[in-house]
Amino acid sequence: MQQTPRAERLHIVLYGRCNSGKSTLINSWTGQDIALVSDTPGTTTDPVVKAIELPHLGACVIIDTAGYDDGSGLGEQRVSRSLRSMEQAHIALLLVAAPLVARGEDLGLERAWLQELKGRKIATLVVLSQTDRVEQPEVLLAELSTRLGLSDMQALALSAHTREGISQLKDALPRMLPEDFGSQTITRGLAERGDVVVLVMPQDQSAPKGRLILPQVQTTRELLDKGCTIVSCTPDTLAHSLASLAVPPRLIITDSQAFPSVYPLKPEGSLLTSFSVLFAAYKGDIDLFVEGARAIERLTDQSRVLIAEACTHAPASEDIGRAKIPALLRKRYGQSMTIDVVSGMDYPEDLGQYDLIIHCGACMFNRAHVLRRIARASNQQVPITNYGICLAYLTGILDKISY
Ligand SMILES: Nc1nc2c(ncn2[C@@H]2O[C@H](COP(=O)(O)OP(=O)(O)OP(=O)(O)O)[C@@H](O)[C@H]2O)c(=O)[nH]1
Ligand SMILES: [Mg+2]
Repeated sequence: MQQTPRAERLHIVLYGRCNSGKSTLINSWTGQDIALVSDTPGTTTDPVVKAIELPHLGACVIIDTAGYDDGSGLGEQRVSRSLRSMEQAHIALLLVAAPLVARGEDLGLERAWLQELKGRKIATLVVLSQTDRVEQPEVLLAELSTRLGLSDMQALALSAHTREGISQLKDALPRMLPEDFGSQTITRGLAERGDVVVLVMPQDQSAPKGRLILPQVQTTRELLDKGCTIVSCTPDTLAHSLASLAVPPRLIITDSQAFPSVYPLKPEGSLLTSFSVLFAAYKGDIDLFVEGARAIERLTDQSRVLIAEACTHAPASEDIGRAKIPALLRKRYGQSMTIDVVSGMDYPEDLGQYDLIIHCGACMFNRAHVLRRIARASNQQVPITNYGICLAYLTGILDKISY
């Protein structure tokens, strides 16, 4: 893996009307030709997503969106895609072209989008753009701040053409980083320096060819950083691996599908957990997921369950979300229960019809994104859990593992 995984990157999203200068600003600020620019409104259609390394911010993803006043035939779809890109945002820049403020135009759209951002607790900076096109931009900035009810820290003025104000933007962004950004660890207190950790990673037909999957790679990297000794094996070689160790490992981390075969082999003094359980805590809210798994008990043959996958990959035959979990649920509650599957960014606004949501491990999503999905479920009083916790519950080992 050459690059920082996308889910670990700081996500910065730009919003504004068509022609407010979003794409031009990205190019001017990063010094790269990332986004297409033209004076035709509606140049940017689908969100443009670019992974980039920036001084003082590190590994970022910058997302350029379609103008939120896009009135073209496809405008509505574009706007809804722009809105959906908020789910993954850590920081937002909302551009308002200076000539628009100078003309005294209504700022209702800006207020509405600021409200959307505030609702998702996204740190937002309002940018008065294209200041080279107006007289006295500082007066307009003060006027804009008053009209939108912003403090000094929440707005700045710049011109992407003359680059005046770009350095203030670069200074402002690091101050907007969410407090807990990047502070989360995968294995937390379960493994410390000097511990031996066994990783059980099945390489069956559902595993990608010639590589390990992201949670396995990230966990390995973190354990190496911590100074742990790592023993890697597949479920069928676990007994041999354990026998070859002088002392029992401190921790065994297994793929959740291999739980049933790994648990009987666990030495008494070792802790056992799974990659998906670790990532449930790393990416989401483990206590809520455990509570959600216990809601399985309250399901009936009339229940409606939503399975949400982050990836849009073609389902493999042994697919855990589309085959394994539904089969286990149906075996327990009968064939008539309804199980809907959504993938990628398709996560319904209205979750009220569901009795339970089971989310994948979300290795492709950032933590902010998963937490927003959890919040949406909680706000609608729908229990939510994830694949690993759900499987651990259904196979009766949730109480036997560490998290
Ligand atoms: N004078 C001046 N023109 C600018 C500036 N920034 C952008 N423009 C011009 O404004 C027009 C629109 O710029 P874009 O960057 O494509 O705007 P956008 O917000 O991405 O527009 P959409 O993709 O249509 O939503 C282009 O002709 C740019 O050259 C600026 O700082 N000063
Ligand atoms: Mg654009």
